[in-house]
Amino acid sequence: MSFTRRQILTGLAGLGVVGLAGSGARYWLGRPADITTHDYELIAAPLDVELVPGHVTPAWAYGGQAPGLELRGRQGDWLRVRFINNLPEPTTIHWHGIRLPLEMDGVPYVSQLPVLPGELFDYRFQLHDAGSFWYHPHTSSAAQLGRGLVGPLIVEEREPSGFRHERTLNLKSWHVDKRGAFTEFSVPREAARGGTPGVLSTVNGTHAPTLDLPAGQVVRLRLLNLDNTLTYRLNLPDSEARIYALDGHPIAPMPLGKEYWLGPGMRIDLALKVPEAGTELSLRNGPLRLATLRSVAHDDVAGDWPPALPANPVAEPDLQRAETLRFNFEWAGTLSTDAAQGGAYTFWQINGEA
Ligand SMILES: [Cu+2]
Repeated sequence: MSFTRRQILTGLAGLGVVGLAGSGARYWLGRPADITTHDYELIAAPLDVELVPGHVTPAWAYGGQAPGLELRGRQGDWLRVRFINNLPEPTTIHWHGIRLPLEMDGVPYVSQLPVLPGELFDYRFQLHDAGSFWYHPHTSSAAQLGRGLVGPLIVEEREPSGFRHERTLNLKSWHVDKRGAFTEFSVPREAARGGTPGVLSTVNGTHAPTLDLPAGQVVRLRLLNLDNTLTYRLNLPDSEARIYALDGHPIAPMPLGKEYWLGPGMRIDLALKVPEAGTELSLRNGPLRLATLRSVAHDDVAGDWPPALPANPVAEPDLQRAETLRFNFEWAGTLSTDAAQGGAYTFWQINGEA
């Protein structure tokens, strides 16, 4: 797809007139000299992938891979992502779980207009919190996430954390049939209950891969649930593993235990003491194997458990002055639709309203 810079700039200037003003400067075209930035040019585009051996799945990808390119920055620095939409439909990027100004958060028609095919949008924000986060569209979410538009955003601690080895494990289950063709991303009668889960589990885009880890070392495993419906019952039998952070925020380290229920969008940072070389561990969802973790010989002296990760600078809430707001989350009880909303489903309601 080709487009000229002038056309884009004209398009952006047009947005200002539409009346989204009030949230400050939205587009950065110059480069401030006095701040550290992590610059990415991130392109969303169709990409054929081979999820089922011998078959092509027409996925959509960020940065030429699905799940998408891992974006990394360091706490306190700025993240600058020039996002280019080469998909056949409008989209935005939402940065899941991280603190940032609303105008950077990719909420269509609220914080920005959708980025049209051939357009770009500059996302730019300071990274206040270290941890494991992720990004995805907030337009036609079930379908766009389902096609592969999900990716990790990793923010490193300001000072070295004590982990010398780490690995990101992107969990995604795909809505594909036995020949790799997409099936329905959301079926109303399922969506009204627990959601429409995919059927082919993958870790970093591969079904049941074997991942090599350094024997004798403590490795930080960043496990990201990049699905929008599936809750994983994560377990790692016969392993020594401790939880160091949940949803991007450090906790006092505790044993992983028998299993951990990792809901849609959630993240868990584990420290795993990798056993002696030649051992295989099975990372599982309930009884199903997600990946094999294989320990391979490593020269370094054996590692020990690092200290707890430093807390993120989240303000203490003032509970004395808190207001109480009541929300009833409920299901209408039927597969109801609303003609006034173009026939949209209304079965999920908050205080009686879809
Ligand atoms: Cu999200």
